Amino acid sequence: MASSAPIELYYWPTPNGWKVSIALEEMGLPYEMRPVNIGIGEQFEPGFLKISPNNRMPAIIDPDGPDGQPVSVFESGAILQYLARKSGQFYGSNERERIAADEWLFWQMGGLGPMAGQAHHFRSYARKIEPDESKLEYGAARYTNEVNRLYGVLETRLALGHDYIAGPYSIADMAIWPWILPDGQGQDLNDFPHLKAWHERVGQRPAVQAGRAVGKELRGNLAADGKDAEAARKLLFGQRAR
Ligand SMILES: N[C@@H](CCC(=O)N[C@@H](CS)C(=O)NCC(=O)O)C(=O)O
Repeated sequence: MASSAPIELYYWPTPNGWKVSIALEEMGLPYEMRPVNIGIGEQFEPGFLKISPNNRMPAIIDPDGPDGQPVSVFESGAILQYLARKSGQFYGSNERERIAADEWLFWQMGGLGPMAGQAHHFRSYARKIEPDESKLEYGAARYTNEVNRLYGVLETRLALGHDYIAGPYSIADMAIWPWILPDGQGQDLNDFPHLKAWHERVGQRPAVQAGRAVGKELRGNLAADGKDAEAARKLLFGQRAR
């Protein structure tokens, strides 16, 4: 199952990065972390754009890809599916379970991730850019409400008696878990008891803890005062076509 040459993980410690570090830990695939410091613009370097044309991390290079040839993959959902296929793990054991894993994986990629990202932006980082609070209120309320709705969808799903989102523990859990950050998203997990229990259950897994800890010493705070955080905000927010 495991290739001899380690997978190169292009990474920064954020929720999208954690999805892949958690998956690699869970699957027992050897990997080497290559930091992409998005706060100083390493995501725009030509070498990185070759493997990740959307200038975002995470991305991977697997030296032992299909037919034994190297392959690069960008987009965390595509990476999770690739690693699950490669390792034969955490993608259900039949087509029905794979369909469920895909449904919830895409739900995270198209819904929870982007909406929660906007909630973080309007509730926290934007305050450092737009001093007029009244201009932030609509966006903050819109995305906080949408995250609340999405937490409710997870609550309903888990209340059906599932221990994990798609049935058996899968890449769908690995995609969703890193994005349940209630403090930054204006939510209270006590309002969602099944989601809270699932969050604790997944968070107790040693591989989840190991994946979540990868590169933790690198993580900065985009809402912080100071020159570095200000420069990072300038670089990250308000990007247009290059
Ligand atoms: N849909 C992408 C999103 C990745 C993403 O947004 N990555 C952020 C950090 S969490 C990034 O690299 N940002 C760099 C930038 O905005 O320039 C995925 O899931 O892989």
